Amino acid sequence: MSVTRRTGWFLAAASVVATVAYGFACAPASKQAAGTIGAADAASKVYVAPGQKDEFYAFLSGGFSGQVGVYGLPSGRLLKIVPVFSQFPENGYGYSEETKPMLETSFGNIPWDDLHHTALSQTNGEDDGRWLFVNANNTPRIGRVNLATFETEEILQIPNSGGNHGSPFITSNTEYTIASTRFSLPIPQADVPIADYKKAFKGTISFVKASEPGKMDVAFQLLVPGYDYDLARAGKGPSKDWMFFTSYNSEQAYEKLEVNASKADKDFIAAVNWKSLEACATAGKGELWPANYAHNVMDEFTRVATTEFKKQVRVLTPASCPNSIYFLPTPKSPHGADVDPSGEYIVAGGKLATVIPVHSFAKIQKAIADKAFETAVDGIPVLKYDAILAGEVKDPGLGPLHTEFDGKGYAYTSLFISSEVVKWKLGTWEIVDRAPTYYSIGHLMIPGGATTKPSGKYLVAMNKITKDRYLPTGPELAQSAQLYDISGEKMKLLLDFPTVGEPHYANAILASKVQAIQKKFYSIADNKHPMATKSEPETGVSRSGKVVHVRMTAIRSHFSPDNIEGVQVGDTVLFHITNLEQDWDIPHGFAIQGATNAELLIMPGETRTLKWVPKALGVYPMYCTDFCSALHQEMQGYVRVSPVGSSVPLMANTVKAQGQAARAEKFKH
Ligand SMILES: [Cu+2]
Repeated sequence: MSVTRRTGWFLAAASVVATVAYGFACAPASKQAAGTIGAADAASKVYVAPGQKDEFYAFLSGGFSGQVGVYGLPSGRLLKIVPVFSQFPENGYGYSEETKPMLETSFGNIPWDDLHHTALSQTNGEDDGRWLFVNANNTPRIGRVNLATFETEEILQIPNSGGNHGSPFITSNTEYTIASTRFSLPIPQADVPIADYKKAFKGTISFVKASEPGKMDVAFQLLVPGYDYDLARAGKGPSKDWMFFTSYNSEQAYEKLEVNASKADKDFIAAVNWKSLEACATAGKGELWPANYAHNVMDEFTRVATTEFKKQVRVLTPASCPNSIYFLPTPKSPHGADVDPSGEYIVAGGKLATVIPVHSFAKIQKAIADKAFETAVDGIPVLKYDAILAGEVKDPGLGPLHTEFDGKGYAYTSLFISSEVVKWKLGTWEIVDRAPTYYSIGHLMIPGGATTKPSGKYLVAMNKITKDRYLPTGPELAQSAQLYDISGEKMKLLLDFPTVGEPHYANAILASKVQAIQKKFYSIADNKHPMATKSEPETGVSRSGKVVHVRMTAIRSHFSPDNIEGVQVGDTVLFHITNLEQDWDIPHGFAIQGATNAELLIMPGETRTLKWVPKALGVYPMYCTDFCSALHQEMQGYVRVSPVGSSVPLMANTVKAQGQAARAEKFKH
């Protein structure tokens, strides 16, 4: 479905609702609140002694930072920030010429997005530690982070979507990662009055092929009624061919949603049989619609990202693929839809509901077979609530949002308004414990809590309000997560830890699964970057019109060349720097005075390019920004910039540009 290829330079609810919005609970900050244990006991449970390592990697979405924070659990220590949808000056992501295409979209190069949810790749319903998928909310996209390198290697834009909130949840063998549109839109986009919402606006649910790196693609989209689609989960076990999507605004309001989208007693979970849709798509059902969406891939060997614009997408409708989607009535403005480890129970978090409804997959199947339909919406059968209900958790608290599972028969639901986690028993629906959060929890996460094999040891609460938990830092306070011990009967609060950006969802995985696959450096022999320089004699400078290419190497503790002359004001200077090190954790950095982008951080064996356009004559220092050796401070050099038309020859150290080709040839090995 690809047509054009773009490359870089070298290749390139009235009162209730008001309570939701403003009425977060302010629990008293007592010395030892309910649900906590003695400080010494708590400390010993999160203490990771010097030289010891954490048991879990936790990947917390960075919200409006557009990045992912990687933390160790139980310590809560920040290990790394992985930039995905935002530029990151710390390592040059989105600034270097090789990584700029990663942020390319049909709207142009976008330096920021809002990253909400994470999903680890799965094999047979278990986290396998290969990849982390993340969503961009504002400009709909899904990114893939390789957990061998902790780098973003692929980003796919999602067409026909506005607000990619229900994403990137994943099927149990990583067949598909999904994307549902929060905002319904005229699809395809059109100039229509907003008041025509009910008639002209639609939602989409997209299934993105995820199993092969570098080959993400929208396999098919399902056109659905113009509601707001919120969150989703794949089934597992008996329900593994299904995906469950919450929706709200079945009222189809387009103004003052806080009132107008909160009127109906029930909205819907859309139960979608993706196997059935897949069969329809394979059979050529539906239509191919014109589209324009970017697919950005970082090549494994050149380490250069390229952008391909895809021009078509297969669109299915409920009518073109019958028996593939059903609506499950669910009270009230549901937010989370979570599936228990057995795959039988689908738990909804109705933001405005007074119960936590739990649907039964077996009953859903029976209701479909029996045609126990209440009605139909746009040809989509609405199943009878009583026919599919497994049970309701009564009086859970206010504002149930999300549920995770411990694999021991219990579920844990976050309650935003009453600011707590409730623990309840699957099957009997009785509440067995409550623990306050500080404050106003959104998502919660148990390592493996969304899989068939949760680790019932810890629970992380990701809170929306911090208030008095940390030293104040001006008008914006630290973002906050909290760690609970859930290994016993009662939840115990162990630790507060601040996070980078606003954490929405997160995943955590046993560290051993990710440690085992770590890449220590990129092989210099395998470096296929077109401007790679694999030895110092091959370094040098060359001019092509107003463009000066500098082929440079970095190794402890010098750049080669370290003196460049003959650059002129207004030239575009491209520093292609290859890090010749072949050892773990020896990146070199590169910065030059007056560069208007970022530094570069170049991993061992990798080539990265910084673009610099000097605006005034003079001599400009450059240096390594990453402390690399005892003589790191000596790792420096100069670039002389002369006026336009100057007779100063282009030289790398004392070697003139013209002599370099022959020199490089002589030393080539
Ligand atoms: Cu260095």
